[in-house]
Amino acid sequence: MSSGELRVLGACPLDCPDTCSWVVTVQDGSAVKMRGNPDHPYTRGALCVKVNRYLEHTRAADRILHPMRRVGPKGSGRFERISWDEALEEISVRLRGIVDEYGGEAIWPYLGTGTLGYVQGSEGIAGRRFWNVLGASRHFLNICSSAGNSGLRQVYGTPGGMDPETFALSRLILLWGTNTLTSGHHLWKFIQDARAAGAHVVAIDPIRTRTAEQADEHLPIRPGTDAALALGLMNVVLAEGAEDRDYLENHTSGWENLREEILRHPPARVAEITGLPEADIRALGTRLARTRPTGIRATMGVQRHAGGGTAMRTIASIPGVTGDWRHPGGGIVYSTSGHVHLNIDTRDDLLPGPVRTLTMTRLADELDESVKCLWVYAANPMGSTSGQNRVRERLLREDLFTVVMEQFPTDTVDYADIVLPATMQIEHADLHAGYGHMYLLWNEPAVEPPGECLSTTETFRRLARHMGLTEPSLYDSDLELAEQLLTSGHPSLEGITLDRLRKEGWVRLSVPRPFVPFTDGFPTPSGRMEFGSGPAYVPPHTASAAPGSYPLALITPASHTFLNTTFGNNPELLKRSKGPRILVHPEDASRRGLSEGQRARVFNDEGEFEAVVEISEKVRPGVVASTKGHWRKLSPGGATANAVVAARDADLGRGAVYHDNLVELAPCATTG
Ligand SMILES: Nc1nc2c(c(=O)[nH]1)N[C@H]1C(S)=C(S)[C@@H](COP(=O)(O)OP(=O)(O)OC[C@H]3O[C@@H](n4cnc5c(=O)[nH]c(N)nc54)[C@H](O)[C@@H]3O)O[C@H]1N2
Ligand SMILES: Nc1nc2c(c(=O)[nH]1)N[C@H]1C(S)=C(S)[C@@H](COP(=O)(O)OP(=O)(O)OC[C@H]3O[C@@H](n4cnc5c(=O)[nH]c(N)nc54)[C@H](O)[C@@H]3O)O[C@H]1N2
Ligand code: SF4
Ligand SMILES: [Mo]
Repeated sequence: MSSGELRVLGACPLDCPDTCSWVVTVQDGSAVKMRGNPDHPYTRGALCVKVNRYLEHTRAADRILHPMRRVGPKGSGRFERISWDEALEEISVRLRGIVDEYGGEAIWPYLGTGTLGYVQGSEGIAGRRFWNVLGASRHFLNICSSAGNSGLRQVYGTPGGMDPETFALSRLILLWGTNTLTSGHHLWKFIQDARAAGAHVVAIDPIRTRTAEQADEHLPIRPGTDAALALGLMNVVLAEGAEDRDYLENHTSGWENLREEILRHPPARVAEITGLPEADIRALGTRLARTRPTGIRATMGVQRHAGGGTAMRTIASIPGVTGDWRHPGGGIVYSTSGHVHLNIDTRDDLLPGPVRTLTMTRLADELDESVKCLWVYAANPMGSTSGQNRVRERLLREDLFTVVMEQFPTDTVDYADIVLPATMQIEHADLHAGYGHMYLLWNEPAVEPPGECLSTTETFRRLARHMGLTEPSLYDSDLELAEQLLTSGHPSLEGITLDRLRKEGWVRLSVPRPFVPFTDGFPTPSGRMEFGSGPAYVPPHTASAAPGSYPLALITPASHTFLNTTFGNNPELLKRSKGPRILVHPEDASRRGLSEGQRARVFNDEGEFEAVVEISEKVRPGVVASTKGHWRKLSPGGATANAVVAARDADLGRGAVYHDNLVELAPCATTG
């Protein structure tokens, strides 16, 4: 290390289960290198194809560096530079006016997943104290995982499950509706360790993803039918007499109902529902019956469907039937966030009274006349939210005051009245926890913010001061906020202090290794695993295709080169993405006269977008796929996949249905 060179420990803020630990090398006040931290036991030194470009991204030419005010019509993206004082003054006057005339509930603080930080981002609900003082509407961040979370809570009382590191001990691994090598690749090392010891790895996914290609076996299931498959596999387990009767009797409740549901789903029937060969269902069921421990990694892909909550609930029943929770390496994990017990003190006592809740994925419906201010931060609803065309119509409303705090001129920024420049992760402090591992991480700022960028916390502190708000907790510093987070008194935080986090960069939660959850019972009302009542399989929307309706089931999963819409403007990553594409099975392509490389319209009653046709047997007939994350203004046709995604709710938790929409395809008139 040369003199004047500093190494600063930080953490990746993006909405990815891996929350990597990173090291930033700083020379003369500027960040010259970012590397994965080799000392971190889970992420072990590697970042990913996206974040390897993070430093370059912080210095991108299109970075927003100053507050701006709209000068053109809404949607035009034309702005003039203004000072922070002017911005704060205009915002203060508008917010005061709205609160006085319509009440605080006319404000919708629309916080997204741009950073998962507990201080600056969605996990700690940054800004919530400020909104509470104004009496703003609540924002329900249901966009990502809420159906699955609800399903898991019903069974386990928590969305938390296995420590992903224990997959190294699994002997059968089911990768269920999860594209590990794209959406959280660090798990792969543990899977490889298991394989070296003889484990069999199965990918259950309608698409032959890069993960499915690397697995030992791939079951190309019909979308949204996973609960039926889970029932079919358990049917084989029962036929083999391999259910763990002792576990069922002593640690679960609701077995009679589940057992009936299982018996109603023999492999032949499940083959019809899922489109999988009966022999494959029987073979995997037999393997499941005979292999302990079996570890299931199911993530968000599986629950972005009409029956997604129930699917997660039914899949999560499997380890109760097999008794896999007895063994390290057995069980299921969706997200480890249920094991994180920080003290998130949003000071809801500051609210002047009860307030309504508005739902993130329902922006297209709920951004009505009753909302006078939409405050968007760490979110890009024009790109990421369902019902894109209707969202756009709503954002055009002249009487709506829209403020967007952003790093980049996103599709949403184009509709703002005021834009506030936001810091990036190397420029602010934050506390993080992985949702795919068992560590807390500290992100120390490495450099000064460029231009006039401010962090989320500092923006709200300045705005509170400008508005003359007197509530002292609105002025807590970032370090004070971080200290408060660590004061829950939960045993998993024992010995974890801010000093230690700042020194070491990351600390494992204070749990045993290997960590096996639920050994002292389940955090449910009964203390048992609760299979629940009612149907264990809810069909997808796409199964309801009536004659004459749109025939193809569209899936819109994670892109390898973007993180949601973040990096969608990075020239190199955009190039590598090859632009919006649509995977089409050869039979479906030929029926529509589509050829490889041709541009197609993907459409339904919601809207349409354009994508280049990629003909491939990687998708089942009847299924097409196009990845999320592209920017509208950088896409041919000026729309993206969410133009055809409906703002509908899943069965539980008001979850989103990004993979459960019917579309049709046609060649573009002008082909490019
Ligand atoms: N590179 C990259 N990484 C990311 C993200 C990103 O945008 N890019 N996004 C991050 C975020 S916000 C999240 S929430 C996670 C999401 O990551 P994942 O949980 O992996 O979610 P998806 O990519 O939506 O879907 C995963 C897989 O599920 C499959 N799938 C779709 N429908 C079904 C179904 O009905 N049944 C089954 N069995 N499989 C189905 C899809 O084909 C896809 O391959 O990843 C995070 N990581
Ligand atoms: N079609 C389809 N759509 C999807 C999905 C899908 O599978 N298919 N997945 C959904 C999922 S899982 C998710 S989580 C959502 C994500 O949807 P959003 O929460 O809207 O996330 P992003 O699109 O990544 O936009 C985040 C924005 O926050 C900004 N940002 C990052 N850090 C900060 C910060 O510190 N401060 C401020 N002010 N801004 C910051 C970034 O520049 C970026 O523009 O998308 C959903 N959309
Ligand atoms: S996006 Fe995920 S894999 Fe990439 S650096 Fe961030 S946490 Fe690590
Ligand atoms: Mo997400």
